[in-house]
Amino acid sequence: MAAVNAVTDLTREGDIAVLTINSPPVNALSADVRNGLRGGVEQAAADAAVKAIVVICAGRTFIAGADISEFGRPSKGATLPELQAALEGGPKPIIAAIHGTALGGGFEMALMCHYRVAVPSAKFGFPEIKLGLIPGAGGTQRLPRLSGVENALEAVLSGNPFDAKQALAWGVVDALVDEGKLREGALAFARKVIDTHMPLRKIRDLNDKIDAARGHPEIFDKVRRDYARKYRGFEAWQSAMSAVKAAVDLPFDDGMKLERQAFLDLIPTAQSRAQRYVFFAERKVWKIADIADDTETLPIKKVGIIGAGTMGGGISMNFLNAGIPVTIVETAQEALDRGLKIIRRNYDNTAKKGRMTQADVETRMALLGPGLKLEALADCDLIIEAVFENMDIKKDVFQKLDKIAKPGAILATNTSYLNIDEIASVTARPDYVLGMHFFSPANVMRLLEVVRGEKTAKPVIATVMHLARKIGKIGVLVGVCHGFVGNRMLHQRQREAQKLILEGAMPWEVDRVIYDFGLPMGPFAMSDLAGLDIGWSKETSKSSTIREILCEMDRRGQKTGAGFYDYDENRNVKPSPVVEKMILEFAAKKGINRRRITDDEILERCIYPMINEGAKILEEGKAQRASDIDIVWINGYGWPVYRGGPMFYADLIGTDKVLARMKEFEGTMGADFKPAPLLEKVVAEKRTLHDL
Ligand code: 3H9
Repeated sequence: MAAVNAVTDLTREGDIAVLTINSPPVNALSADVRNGLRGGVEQAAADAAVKAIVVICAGRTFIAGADISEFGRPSKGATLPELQAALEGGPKPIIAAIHGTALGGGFEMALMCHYRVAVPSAKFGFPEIKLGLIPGAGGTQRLPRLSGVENALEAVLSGNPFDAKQALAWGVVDALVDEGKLREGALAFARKVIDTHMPLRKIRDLNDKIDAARGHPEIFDKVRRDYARKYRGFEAWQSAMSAVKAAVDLPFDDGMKLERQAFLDLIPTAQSRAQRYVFFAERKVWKIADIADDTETLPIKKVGIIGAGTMGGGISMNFLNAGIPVTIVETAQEALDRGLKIIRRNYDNTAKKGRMTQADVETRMALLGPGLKLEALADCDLIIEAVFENMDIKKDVFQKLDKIAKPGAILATNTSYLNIDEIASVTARPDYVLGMHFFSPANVMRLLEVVRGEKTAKPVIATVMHLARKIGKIGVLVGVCHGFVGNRMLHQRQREAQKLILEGAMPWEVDRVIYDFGLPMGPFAMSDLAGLDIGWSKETSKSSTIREILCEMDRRGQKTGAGFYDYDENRNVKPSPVVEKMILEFAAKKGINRRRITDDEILERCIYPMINEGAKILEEGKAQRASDIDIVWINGYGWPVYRGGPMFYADLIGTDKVLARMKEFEGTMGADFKPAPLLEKVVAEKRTLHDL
């Protein structure tokens, strides 16, 4: 075996050269890999004894894309035209042998080869759009020539992978070979190419599918309509459409140029930087500074849930989906029946939409056991309490649970705000107590705040983080404080939103600014959805806030058909003249001189205090890193991924700007805007929140 460079080897099997790429973990198309690829192929091409070349990858996958960490930095590797010239333009047939995931630049590199073989489990795709990019090495020009324009648009715009069967049907791969026998299969295919004198097939020369789409602009209109909602606020998808359109409208080389330029233009955009940052941030959350990756975890074979309400039911579904049996406990038969019925209805609806079979529904329901007493949880390895948000009730439950749960069972609370150490203190196993804060709807939202108590044992944390991954959540480790990371920051925004509507804005104005910024809804639409009467009681209500007055007026949110907004029977939303009048009267009574408030001020008032709170959270060690806070906001509250999260946003616009505005606001509006010492420090030291 001859090394071409540190990550590529060239061997010979008779007259077939085998170029093996070995660059763990995912063989990303780094400068080294590009150089090795180009050098290896050129060496093989120059060897008179070689008649065909197989390119294959070692490890778990074929090339999974360009090396994302190299973007935006000067590169010393072979350029795209050089790679293309060596592969597609080379004199000898090249066969790509594919296993794992051929994604992005990896898939594009395979499309530069003359033939492709794959194992049935291989996956193909262009995930660039998820990084705020488009394929930049010919993907938008070559794939439509094989799959047709509509299929290529779907692949490029959705970013979702497709499987080997699909790839075969489209001619993206020329043959499937037995699982585990990729090398042999690829060699056999190469033999056939040599023996039957198969030509150097270049995808660039295939035009049938392109010709078929010419003169059909409606294909693009349809896709534009389909994706406009999904990509509200995103930029790259328009470029992706234009690039695929160029495959139809322009000669191949011109299409390549257009694609390349669009790709290069997207690299430095704030959106793509944010999305690439999020890619790595999502992977960092699992790393815990003082808990080694290989910490032994406890087996979780059965989970108990206390409370069959919306939260308890949604939480249960996560485990049922992962094949883990659940016992769900309620105090009254009626509530239990209602909870079970809702779980079944949710599954039935999913089945009706074709996203699950009826058999899948039954398998899941069969894993669910109901109970009316905590004793039913005695054999559970993990018990999650999702009862009413009240410290006394929770303490009572935990005290009883501690006696019932088997030794070594983990006791978790789904509290959103309460002090977990206080809850843990009533048990004899505070080291086995922690928070598992799911977000509503718990079977849908990806975020799980894993709340580490003062005494929570490391294997317990490792177990729950591991479990989070298993049930498809993104687990973020946070510390005990009021509202943990997400709700603690949310509180800042909600407070300012309430102040803004007294000072001069209307709820729909505040909501519009937040919506336009990219969140799925503003603070008032969110309150209407959640219900304004959470924590409100008729007996103690004193008309002292706008929310109280709304509740007194029986405008308690969407469920009553009215809240900050008016809703019709189809839940269509309209600003409410009644609310507008009430706000004006309330402000007048309070002696507030309303003023015109700009959109900029609304945004800054809602978001800067959140950033400031994030800095305090970091300072107190309640989150491990700034990027974890961003992941909380993206996955728990719908912060737009193209803005990278509040902390990324702060670094992007400049922490100095945030600090300066906070100081101004502090001067006019007081302590709510007092800058966090860490924010001051970061600015003084000219650092960012992310390099702390
Ligand atoms: C592109 O190709 C542009 C071209 O069109 C233009 C070319 C000129 N780069 O996800 P995992 C790391 S854009 C750098 O946990 P899995 C990852 O950070 C690219 N690093 O494993 C992690 O590191 P760590 C288009 C990468 O088995 C480790 O590898 N391609 C890259 O769950 C393991 O990753 C994509 O967007 C990369 N491209 O999933 C594909 N990929 O261990 C992105 C991974 O230090 N990758 N790493 O935390 C993926 O979707 C998944 O990683 C994959 C494996 C499905 C491959």
